[in-house]
Amino acid sequence: MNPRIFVLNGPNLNLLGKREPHIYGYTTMADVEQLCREAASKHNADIDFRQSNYEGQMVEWIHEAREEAQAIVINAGAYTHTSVAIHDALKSFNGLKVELHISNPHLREPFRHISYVSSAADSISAGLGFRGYPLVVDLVAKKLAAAT
Ligand code: CA2
Repeated sequence: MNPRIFVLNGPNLNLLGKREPHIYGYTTMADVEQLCREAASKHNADIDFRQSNYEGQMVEWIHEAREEAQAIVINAGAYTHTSVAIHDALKSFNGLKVELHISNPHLREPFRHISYVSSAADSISAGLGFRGYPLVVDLVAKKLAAAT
């Protein structure tokens, strides 16, 4: 069976490509999903790409990943800076975990400089724009392929 990567996206990321293009660009979440699928398929990995505006839903998906996935790529959106629940859920996942941000939060408001995700993640990607997603998926899928 192919390795499976959960790509989880948090609040307001459904607006990607539709609002604030000066920060987030014009690419939509559907475009990003397609790029992730293409990157994963090169290494025979499967992608489960999801977005929610609800913290509890994200926690549930991380729990689901414990049974269903070998890696999580997570852009927790604003919950990055607030959610102990997402931190704790990620700690319970034993596979590979990558925190991802489209922008570089450290170049933005001080409240974005704290991340509850970083200390539960193996790696962090930030400030690469939407292209960070396929780059990270490529690396993660390659790593999973090498491990099988
Ligand atoms: O840079 C990132 O990827 C963020 O995780 C995006 C979050 C923000 O709260 C984090 O600090 C950094 C916000 C996502 C909101 O996305 C929007 C996209 C288009 C229009 C409005 C919001």
